[in-house]
Amino acid sequence: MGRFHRHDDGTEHEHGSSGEHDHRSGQEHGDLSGYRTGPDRVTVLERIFDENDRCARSNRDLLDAHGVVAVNMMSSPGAGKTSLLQHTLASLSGRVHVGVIEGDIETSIDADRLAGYGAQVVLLNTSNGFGGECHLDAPMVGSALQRVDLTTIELLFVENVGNLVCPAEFDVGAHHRVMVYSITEGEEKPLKYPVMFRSVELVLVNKMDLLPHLDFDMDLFERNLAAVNPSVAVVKVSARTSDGLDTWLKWLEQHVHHPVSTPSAGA
Ligand SMILES: Nc1nc2c(ncn2[C@@H]2O[C@H](COP(=O)(O)OP(=O)(O)OP(=O)(O)O)[C@@H](O)[C@H]2O)c(=O)[nH]1
Ligand SMILES: [Mg+2]
Repeated sequence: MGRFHRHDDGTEHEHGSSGEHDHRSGQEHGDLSGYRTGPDRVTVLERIFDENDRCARSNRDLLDAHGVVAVNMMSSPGAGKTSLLQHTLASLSGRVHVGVIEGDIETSIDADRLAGYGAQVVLLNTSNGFGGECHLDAPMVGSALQRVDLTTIELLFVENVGNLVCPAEFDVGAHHRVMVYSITEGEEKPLKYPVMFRSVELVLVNKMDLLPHLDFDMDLFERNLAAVNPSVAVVKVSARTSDGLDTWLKWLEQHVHHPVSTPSAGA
């Protein structure tokens, strides 16, 4: 498997010998014995993660000082992060003061979609000064936090770059890690991308409206998920029909220090 790996957008990026960014799995950085530069490589990776972790702690301290709870939303491209955030912002509007750091490699398309719901939306393009990275890290989020007015919000969503691998490895300083998984992605993904599925407390299983049209085996998916992360919570949702979104809002209510009251039935 290639070491330095060129992404479709032309950026170069270092991948582990398994092809996955498993620097942290197993013995700290995974098995790097296939590299001739093994020890040097481990030292560089340790420095990168040490810097990231220091910065993540300082991001979290800053959020804590302002009483803001942050949720890092991760998924593969197109699983439905922005669609679910649109519903979430609409539901919370007028009741909870919300901010969003919208991470994308390029464009303001998703940030524009999240405008108009009363939330503070700050765009973070990784192509601007961060090498077009395929994930957010703590220094990037730290720079975006300088543009968020933390005195006026209680809850901050970080929409990570769509990618099932790298975002799992970088603590950005959020308090909670949530993954959006779409049933169009296949039942085996927890087994193929265990670092991501293991790193989250909640999986929002999205696009449930498509279930009748797919030969997706939900029991098999849930068994695969439990095999890599037995304690993870699962909420089945559809951003198309809004099914399950009340359960997601209840999860937020339970995990965010500030009460998030769900609208009463029929409201
Ligand atoms: N049928 C169906 N389509 C959905 C659902 N949720 C999202 N979509 C569609 O899936 C596509 C991608 O949704 P996004 O919300 O942009 O996904 P994303 O995870 O934010 O994508 P990136 O930011 O590019 O990684 C869009 O065409 C949505 O309309 C759903 O529950 N059901
Ligand atoms: Mg998006």
